[in-house]
Amino acid sequence: MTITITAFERSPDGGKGLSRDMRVRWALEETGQPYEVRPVSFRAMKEPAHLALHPFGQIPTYEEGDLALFETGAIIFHIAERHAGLLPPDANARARAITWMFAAINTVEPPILELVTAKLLEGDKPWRAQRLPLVEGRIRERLDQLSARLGNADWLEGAFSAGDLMMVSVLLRLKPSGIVYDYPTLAAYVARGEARPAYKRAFDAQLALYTGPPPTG
Ligand SMILES: N[C@@H](CCC(=O)N[C@@H](CS)C(=O)NCC(=O)O)C(=O)O
Repeated sequence: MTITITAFERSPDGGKGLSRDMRVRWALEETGQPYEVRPVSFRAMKEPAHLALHPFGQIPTYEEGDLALFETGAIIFHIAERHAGLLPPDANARARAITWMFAAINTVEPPILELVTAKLLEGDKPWRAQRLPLVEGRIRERLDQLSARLGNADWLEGAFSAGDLMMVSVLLRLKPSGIVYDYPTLAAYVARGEARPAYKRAFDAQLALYTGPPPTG
């Protein structure tokens, strides 16, 4: 059955790998699943046809036969459950890998998104100068804790898993601010993720969408 995901028709970052379809592409590449991409414009994302797939009018979505999913956590969990390569076979190890997926999107990503909001959407507000150090402090608290847990290990729970895929994806959002480079073990962890052949294939495919010929129709 063909898998179709949606992505920005024109990406705000021009294909630097930060749009969330990148996580889904990466998971599909890790598990060897072919997929198609349907680019969606900002206007079309808020129209009924797309809202039927994604109630919040965002990307990415995931379609496979009768199944339509939204939310990267749910999509990657679905891919990881159905195809080998992203979750370990042992039940407890599997549960721990899933825990890291939730930790990435529920505990580590929220302060990182706050920083994006504070810089991009509230950059002209009078409270910017006071707010930024508070937000950065909350990020650094999480990074201190995460780097303490990772220690010198390559991955969070033994072999690379969907938990690492999600955590690396979340940490990549800190590259523009440079904060992640203050944590050498986390910077090396992110670099290990980026060095995976599946990541590179996903990255190149996403970039090609924004550097290739303009969409027709
Ligand atoms: N929690 C959602 C977030 C989805 C999301 O924020 N998508 C962004 C692109 S990375 C988007 O569509 N932004 C445009 C908008 O919200 O209008 C997920 O993980 O899938």
